[in-house]
Amino acid sequence: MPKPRFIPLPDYREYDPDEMRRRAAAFRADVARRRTVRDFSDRPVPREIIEQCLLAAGTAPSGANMQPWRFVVVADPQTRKQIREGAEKEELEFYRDRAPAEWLRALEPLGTDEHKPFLETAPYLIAIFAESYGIAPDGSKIKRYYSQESVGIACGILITALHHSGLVSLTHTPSPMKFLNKILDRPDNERPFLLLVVGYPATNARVPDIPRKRLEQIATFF
Ligand code: IYR
Repeated sequence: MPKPRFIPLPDYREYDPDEMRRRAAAFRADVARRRTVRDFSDRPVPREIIEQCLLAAGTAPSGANMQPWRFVVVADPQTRKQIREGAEKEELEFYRDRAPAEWLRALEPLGTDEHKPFLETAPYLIAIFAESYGIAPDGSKIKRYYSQESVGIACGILITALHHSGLVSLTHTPSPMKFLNKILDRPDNERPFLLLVVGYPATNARVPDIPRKRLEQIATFF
């Protein structure tokens, strides 16, 4: 076993409590402006912005630092068309046959249906995959730990980074998503986790009028 190597905590910044209050409130106000958007513009977005946001996502904590995420960025129109076709096929079955009535009722305020034009309108789709295991150079399997949790945290940072950059996103989860492995040529050890739609909002973009829970509804202090 190699001896673990430690370094002094780099770049930590402490703020005085007033500055902490100001920063916490300012951050909260800024992330509260984030809305999930389904009306996208086709305006192009510079690739460097996406790259920076992915590098931000890649700073997420992960089980045993395995960093079990894979981000597949799709700008190619032909591939986006294939993804739209795959997603709409699953979604049609979902809305028509598979979804229980209670689920459809829960989705009513969002106004969603099986039509997913944004998959071709938005300039980028980011398909996020979670590795269920890694593969060593000799082909043997390497265990991953808390893969789903780790990738979930990375996606949270990605969504926040995109918002911070001035873009909007949609967390889209066509179910099942296995068709993404085929279209995007990903191996079996990578499970599709989320399809993030990214770009500028359409000029007339509208979002559902839905509330967020209050602090007492989401937190308990002992
Ligand atoms: N995947 C479907 C249905 C859907 C499910 C949930 I949970 C949502 O929050 C929104 C939609 C779709 O994308 O339409």
